[in-house]
Amino acid sequence: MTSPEISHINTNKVPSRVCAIHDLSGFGRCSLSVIIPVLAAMGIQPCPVPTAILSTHTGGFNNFTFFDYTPYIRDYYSHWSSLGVKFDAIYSGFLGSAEQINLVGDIINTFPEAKTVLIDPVMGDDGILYSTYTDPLKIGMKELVKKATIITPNLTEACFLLDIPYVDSPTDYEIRQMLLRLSEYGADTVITGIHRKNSVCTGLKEALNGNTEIFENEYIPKSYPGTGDIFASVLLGSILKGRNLICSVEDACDFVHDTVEYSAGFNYPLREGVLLEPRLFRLIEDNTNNPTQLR
Ligand code: PXL
Repeated sequence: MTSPEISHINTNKVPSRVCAIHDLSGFGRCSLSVIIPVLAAMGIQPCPVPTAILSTHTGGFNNFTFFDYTPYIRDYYSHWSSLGVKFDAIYSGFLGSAEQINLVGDIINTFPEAKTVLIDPVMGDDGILYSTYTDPLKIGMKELVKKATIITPNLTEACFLLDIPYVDSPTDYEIRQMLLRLSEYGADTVITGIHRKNSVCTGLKEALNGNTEIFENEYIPKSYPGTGDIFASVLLGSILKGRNLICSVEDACDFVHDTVEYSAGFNYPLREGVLLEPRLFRLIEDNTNNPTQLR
């Protein structure tokens, strides 16, 4: 018996798939609560691996609950491996314990088809590391970033990775020096969230051609949690859509600027994060064959 001809198969590529290793903070718009909708809006399948489950993020809330997911993670991704699941990218962020450094390393080894490994060394802000960051976690992060193809530290994290004191309002020269030294960890490097007098800027060093670039955006004097997670997610989404690194950084800068500008027009507590939901439409493509173009 011959099998019936399947005429409805779509020859377009199925969506790229990302293994997203981050915490789930239920309230406050950061980590998986923003990463999942951003990637999905860009037509990419996010497969979350929760590192910890918190009632809120740690920036500006007291008495939050924290459930460490470490003991369950190995079985969780081993099941995916037994199913033969493959990923286009592995993307890690906030880690809940030092053992998770090794677990992320094992996930990278278990899914070698993932050509892009984005490690966002989420550790702190405004010159201060988060209270949950123990010494073993800090030491481990310096090892983990060596396994990345892209790292996206903010200025606080960049200074920590370089063992230098926090540099407030760095000059272009200082940013380029940091990018060059960070790239010795082996990855393309993007430093985000660099506040200067009237601007916020982002630095990029491409490992392949050695060029450094600095992107300037208008500074909006309101600081929301979760913008680093949104930045890294749009960056990754654009890369997976086939945009080059410079365009992908521009997409991420534009989208974060847009959401902050929009949110700044509303009066609500900053700790609730940017008003992402009404701006997600800007990430949605209207033509599935073309690379992402922000609307
Ligand atoms: O957005 C970074 C982040 C992620 N996860 C948790 C956080 C923060 C920043 O405060 O607290 C739990």
